[in-house]
This record gives sequence, structure tokens and C-alpha cells, in this order.
Amino acid sequence: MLALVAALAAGHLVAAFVGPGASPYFAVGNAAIDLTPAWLKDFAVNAFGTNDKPVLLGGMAVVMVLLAVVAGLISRERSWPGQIVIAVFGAVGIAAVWGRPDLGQAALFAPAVSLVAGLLVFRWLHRAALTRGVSASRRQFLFAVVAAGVAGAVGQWAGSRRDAAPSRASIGRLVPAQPAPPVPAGADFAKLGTPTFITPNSDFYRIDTALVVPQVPAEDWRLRIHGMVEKELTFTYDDIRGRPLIERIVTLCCVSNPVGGPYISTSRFVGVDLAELLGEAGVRAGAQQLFSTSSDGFTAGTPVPTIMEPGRGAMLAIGMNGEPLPIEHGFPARLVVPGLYGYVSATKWVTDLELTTWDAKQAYWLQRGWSEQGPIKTESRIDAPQGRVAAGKVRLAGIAWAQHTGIDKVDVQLDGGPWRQAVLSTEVTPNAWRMWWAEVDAAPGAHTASVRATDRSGYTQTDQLADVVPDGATGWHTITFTAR
Ligand SMILES: Nc1nc2c(c(=O)[nH]1)N[C@H]1C(S)=C(S)[C@@H](COP(=O)(O)O)O[C@H]1N2
Ligand SMILES: [Mo]
Repeated sequence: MLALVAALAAGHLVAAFVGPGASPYFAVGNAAIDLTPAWLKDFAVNAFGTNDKPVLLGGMAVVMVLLAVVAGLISRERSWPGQIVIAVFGAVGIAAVWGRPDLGQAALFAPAVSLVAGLLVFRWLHRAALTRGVSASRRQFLFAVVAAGVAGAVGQWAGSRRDAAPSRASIGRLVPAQPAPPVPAGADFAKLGTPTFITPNSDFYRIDTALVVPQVPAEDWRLRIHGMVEKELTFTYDDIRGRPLIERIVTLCCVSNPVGGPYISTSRFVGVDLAELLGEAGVRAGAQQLFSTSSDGFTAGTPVPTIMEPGRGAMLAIGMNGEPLPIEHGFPARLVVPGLYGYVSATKWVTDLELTTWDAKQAYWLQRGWSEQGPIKTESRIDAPQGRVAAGKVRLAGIAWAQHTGIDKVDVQLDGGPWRQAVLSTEVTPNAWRMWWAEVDAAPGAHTASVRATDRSGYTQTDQLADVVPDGATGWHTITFTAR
């Protein structure tokens, strides 16, 4: 076990200099995420939500400790069984780093050092224990513990010094030339239990495939637009920042959001119009998808007609609520396309935009069984009441969304009774959610309440429950509460 810990710590230390994603533990975790079969991944997201990553890392630790204990037990006399186990671990680490699209060849140095350190420490401790006895070799054990601890801690410190925070801090506030309209007072019913209309950056939901948040300093960032274009273009951060910036209020939403779920948030995104940018490159006839790639290797395929549609409002965003994008939300730049789920449109840490066909390339989630097209489905959620309320007049409140189309009407139903219309908040833009509230009479006892939204196309939410896979959940959100 100690040899294993020393190996991981040595790799972690080297990774601080060749790319934090090359730290063998995290590289193997990332490879596990990318290789996990779709059914297991969907199960993990369902069961653990956004805690899926700590669960994965914890599970890996348990498996590794068990294997290390077994390796130790079968190496009581000779050291080669343990060395074979370490070699296999090492090979897995090297393969994991090899497969990362965001890491260069130098990154292989981290798992290689890990492998060598693991072998050396194991042989050294093994020999000490055999020749001098377990208690006499205590000093060697202690030394290995301290050395591994120091290597791991220094690696952690050195790695975090290379992060993008200083670059982000030097940017300052982003002032749009064309600001979004101010949010009117009636845009939310936060006092009744709905979210605030604009989500504070720190509360904005987060979905990443990467275990280690990509660190891309603005100075190093480039965005390349190529493929089926008249002329290839490359932009620096200053190129983008120096353009007249626009601001648009958009509600982003995840396809993995179950009915009633939390993966939806709204921000004032600052950036430039994506259709305009692509227009400068000259989109050639026949280009079907905009294949966007992140610095971490994540990819998304967005329908070109949607992006180029007049009035769609697709953006290359560099800011949220006046600040540069938070690092977790894609600093220095990401895509935002109103009306499309994030998995087909909202690439964070975006560095490459290729115009291509659907046949030529398959994006990350498409390869894993999710749908090619990802328009956001009209949905609604009840946020209040929660738990117990006083019997009598009870206020229900929540959110409804139909980005790009707009919400027309929200109805609520108590205990399967008649539908009654809810009061809607002031509409700010069809690209954002709307809040609603309604009053019902609740006698003492247990109740259920359901909600359904109707959008401006005339579509009313179906009661048919559909799972999130492959293109988004449907069904009415129903809650239970007790009045007394
Ligand atoms: N690079 C990268 N971009 C990504 C993702 C990702 O895992 N990696 N997740 C996508 C998904 S599924 C969603 S719903 C949105 C979430 O954006 P947020 O984390 O800023 O809320 O980002 C999209 N962009
Ligand atoms: Mo998502």
C-alpha cells in the first residue's frame, strides 16, 4: 500500500510540471469516466448526481487499496508478484495519460515516474522487511510515508500555482457595449420560494466530464475556426475582448435534469455573437454541425442552421454577470446557444470550432447514446411548498421554461382536481425561465400538487414520464406536502 501511495505521490509531483491532468490517479479516473459504458454512467449520474466524481475517486481508492493488500499478501516471500501488480498499475496509468486528448507526450513522464517510484519503493521496503524484520524496518516505512506525503503535497501546491486564477483576476470587469435590459422587479417570486431570476455565479449548476477543472490562462488561449469555411480564422482573447461585447440573458439547462431537478440556472452572458463570428469565416454550403472542442477534449455538435438562425442569439461567451467566466464555467471562453441543452451546445474552455457534417464526426455524448439533436423540452418545476404548511390557503410557486419559444401559461392541479392558471412573472426574454405562483385551498392532511406549462407554440407539457436519456425528461412535476 505504501509503495502504491508513493507511486501516486511521485506521479502527482511530476504532473504539476507536465500538466495536472497527468497525475495518474486523476488520469485513470478521467479515463474511467470516458470509458464507462453509457448505462453505468447514467446510473451513476442518477444515483449520485453531481457527487458522482467523489464517489468514483473513493471507489477507485477502495479498489486500489484492496489490490495493494492482495499484492502484499502474495509477496510475503518473493517480491515479484507485487512488482507485477505495480507494473500493471503503472501500465494502466500510462495508458490513461496516453489517451487524454489534452495532454502532450511530456505528460507521459508523470505515470512513468510513478511506475518507477512504485517499483523502487516496493523493492526497497520488501528487502528491508525480509532482511531486517518488520519492526526493524520501521524506519524505512516511516521514511517512505514522509517522502510520499511531501511529494504529494508539493505536487498539489506546484500544480495549483499553474492555474488560471491570476490570468482571470487580471481581466477585470467586462463592460458590454450592448448590455441586456435591466431585470424588472417582477421577474421572480423569490420571496415565495422560487430561485432568483439571475443565478449568482457561485450557485450556477455545473456539469463536467473532466475530473480536474481545465486551467487555461487567457494569454495562452486561441480559438480556431476551420473546416467547411471560406477562410480559416484564429482569435486570441484580446481579439474577442476588443470587439464590441454584447450581453444576453439565457437560462442554461442540462439534458440530465430529471423532472423537478436542479440542473438549470440563468445568467447574463457577455461575449460576441457566434453567428457573426462564423459569418466572418464564411460558412460553406453543406456544413451541418459546428463541432466544438474543449481544451479537455470534450466535444459537442451543434446544428449549424440553429446557430445561424436570425434572432437565435448564439454566443461565444467570455463573461457571466459582469465577471470573466468562472474557471469552472469555462474560462476563458465557452459557447451558449439559447434553446439547446448544454451537451449539444455549451462547450466550456472551447478552443476549436470545426464546421463539418453529421457523418464526419460524433461528439462526446452522441458516442454514448444520447441524441444528435438536443432542443430543450418545455418543462416546469414546483419549488414551494416543501414539507409542512398551515392548512387553508397555500401558495405554490416554481419555475417554467421553454427557451427560445417562451412560456405562455402555467397551470397547477391539487390532488388530481381541476387545473387552475398560475400567475406568471414578468417576461424578460423567451430565452430565460419564468417564475409562477398559484394559491390553492388545502384542507388538513396530505396533498399532491402537479404543474404543467404551455409554451408559445401552443404545446402543453405531456404527462408521459420520459427518462433523461436520450434527449431530455418529460412529465409533470408532482410534489407531496402536508397541511395541518
Ligand atoms: N468542456 C466541457 N464543456 C461542457 C461540458 C463538459 O463536461 N465539458 N458539459 C456540458 C453540459 S452537459 C452542460 S449541461 C453544460 C453545463 O454548463 P455549466 O457547468 O456551466 O452549468 O456545459 C456543457 N459544456
Ligand atoms: Mo448537460
